[in-house]
Amino acid sequence: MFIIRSPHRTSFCRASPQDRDAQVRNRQRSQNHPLDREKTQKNVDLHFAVESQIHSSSVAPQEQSASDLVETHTKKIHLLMVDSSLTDYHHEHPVPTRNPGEYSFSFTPVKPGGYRVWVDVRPYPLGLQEYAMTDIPAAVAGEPLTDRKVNLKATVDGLNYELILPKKTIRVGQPASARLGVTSADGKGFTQLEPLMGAFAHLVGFSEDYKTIMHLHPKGPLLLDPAVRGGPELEFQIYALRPGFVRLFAQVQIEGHSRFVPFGLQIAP
Ligand SMILES: [Cu+2]
Repeated sequence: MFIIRSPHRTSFCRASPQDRDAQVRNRQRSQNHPLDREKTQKNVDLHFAVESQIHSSSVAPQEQSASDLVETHTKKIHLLMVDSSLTDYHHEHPVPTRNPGEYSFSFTPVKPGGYRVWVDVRPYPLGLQEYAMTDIPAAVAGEPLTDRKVNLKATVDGLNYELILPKKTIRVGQPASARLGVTSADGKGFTQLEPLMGAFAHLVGFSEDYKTIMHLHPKGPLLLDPAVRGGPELEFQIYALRPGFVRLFAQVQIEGHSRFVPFGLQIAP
């Protein structure tokens, strides 16, 4: 078990020193690292607790129960995880365990080494989105990020995906409009995207600094009818907080299964 302490901040935040202590303590208590080479490609079960503190000048800091989390895109907690080469992305939804405030999830790492986890939550009372960052440690080193190619096209499970950028240059702090186009092998527009967590796509980007993350959704209302279908193009806005390379994954659902589509972007200063 590791602890994710989530300070009340709207900006992207790093794990606090307390988190490090908690991780080290927990790591020493267990005989094994949660991830090791033998376990790559195998399912790993992990437990963690979400604690949140309200920082306010008028009220003393108080612990906030994870049951006080606001749902975002039909789930209370989203875990966005990627290995150090920014290749193997996972989007998991932990489930509560019998211990209040404690959650568990499992995933199957494909890459060696640790995984970095961004916990995407919206605590009451403000309901502002915030990220807490932590690591799932491993006994072996991860792979470095070597592939920094700009790549706006990808083929996954027989469908072609394209990021269409009307303005070729995306600049830090300037919203840039973009479209995700989906076509089948014969070039026809694909119109059978299924709603997944209330949207036809979830776009999650990891910066090369391995700290900064973006989570974007296509324009439009929250999709609550499971029978609606989307495509062949989805419109969204890219808003980048850092210059440099970003691996952007589009997550879509087709025939009941998630597909993860990797792109490479360069953000200009
Ligand atoms: Cu999303």
